[in-house]
Amino acid sequence: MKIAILGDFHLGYPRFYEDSFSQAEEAFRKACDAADLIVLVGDIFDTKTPKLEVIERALRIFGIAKRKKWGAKAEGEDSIPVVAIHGTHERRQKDSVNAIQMVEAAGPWKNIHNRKIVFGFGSERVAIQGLGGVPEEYAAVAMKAAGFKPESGAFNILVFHQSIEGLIAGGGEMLDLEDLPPGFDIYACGHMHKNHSRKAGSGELIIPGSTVVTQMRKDESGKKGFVIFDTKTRKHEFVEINSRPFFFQELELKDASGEQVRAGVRREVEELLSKAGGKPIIKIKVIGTLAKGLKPSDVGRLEGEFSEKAFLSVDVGLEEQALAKSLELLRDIRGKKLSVRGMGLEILKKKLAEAKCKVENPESLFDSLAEGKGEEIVREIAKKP
Ligand SMILES: [Mn+2]
Repeated sequence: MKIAILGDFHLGYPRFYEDSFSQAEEAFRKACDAADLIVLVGDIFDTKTPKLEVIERALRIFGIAKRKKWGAKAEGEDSIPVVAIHGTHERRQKDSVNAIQMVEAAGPWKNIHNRKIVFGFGSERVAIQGLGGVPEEYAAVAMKAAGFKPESGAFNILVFHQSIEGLIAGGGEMLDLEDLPPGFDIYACGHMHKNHSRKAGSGELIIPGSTVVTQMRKDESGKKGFVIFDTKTRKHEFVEINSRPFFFQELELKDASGEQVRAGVRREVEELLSKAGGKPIIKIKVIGTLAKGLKPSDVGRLEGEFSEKAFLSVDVGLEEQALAKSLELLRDIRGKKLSVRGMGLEILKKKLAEAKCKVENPESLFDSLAEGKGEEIVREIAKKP
C-alpha cells in the first residue's frame, strides 16, 4: 500500500496567497494519483476561521479525493482513505468547531484527532491515529494522556503536529522523540516546514514539510513537496512540486555605511536573480556592524526597487549602540522561553489578578478574546452575581 504524507498547506496565507492554493493543489492531486491512503498532518488552513473565499477554493481542491475510486476501505465505517488533523493554526478552544472538523462534514476527509481508523487494502490493514496540534509545552503530556497504542496485526501510523527537540531552531519546551509512544511504523509530523525523515524507535519519523513558504526562515529554503511511503518495501520517497523558489542569503558587513549596505544587497539580489526563473522569494539577512552613528533605519528600504522581479525581504540585523537595550529585552523574553501566546496569557493573568477578577479558566478566556469574542465575554461576566 502506498501512503502519501503531506500538509502545512497554509491555504489563504496572505503574502503568497495564490501560491498557497496552486502548490497545495499540485501536491494533493499528485498524492491522490499515486497513493492508496492520504495523511494530512495539519495547518491545512492558515487561520483558525478561514474566509469563505478560502474554504470554497479548499473544497474544490479536496474534492479531487471524492472523485477517485479508492481501493482502501475503512473498517466499520463509510470513509474515503483521506485523514487529517488540525495543526496549530487551526486549533481552537474545546467547544468550538475547527476548520478540519468543518471540512470533514463536507466529506473529503476524516478528522483523525483523538481517534483511530483502520483501513483494509487487499490483505493489508493500516491503522491510523492522531493528535492535533497543542501548545508545545503541553505536547509531551497530551501525547501521554492520549495513550496511543499500535493496533495488532496492522501497519500503524501516528499523526501529530508539533516541534521536535533537536529538529528545529529556537528554545522552549517541546516534544522529544523519546515522548513518542512505541510500536508505530510511521510517525507522521506536521508543523516543521522543512522536509526531513529519520528513524524513530521501531519506525520512521516523516516530516513532509510545507508546500508554501511562510516564515522566510533559512530552514524553509529547501524543496517543497510531500512523501510517499510504500508499506511493501518500507521505503519512502520525496515527491517534489513546482514551488516558487526561495533563497535565503546572509551578507556580513563591518562598519558599513548605508550606501555599502545597499550596494551589497543589490549585488546579492542581482546574482540570485540571474540563476532563478520566475519571480523568486529572496530574503537577505545583513549581519555585522554599522558605521558609527548610523541606525539600521538609516539604510533605507530596497524592497520596492525589486518589486517587479522578486519578493524581496531585507533584514538589516546590523548592530548599533541604541539597539542594545531592546535586544537585551528580547533576549530576556527568549530566555524565559515563552511563546507569544504564553506571554499574552501571562499578561492576562496579571491583569485579572490586579482587577481581583476570578476566572475559572484563564486559558479559555484568552482564546475567546483572541477570537474577538470580547463583547460576549463582557456580557457573560456582567450576568454573574
Ligand atoms: Mn505550519
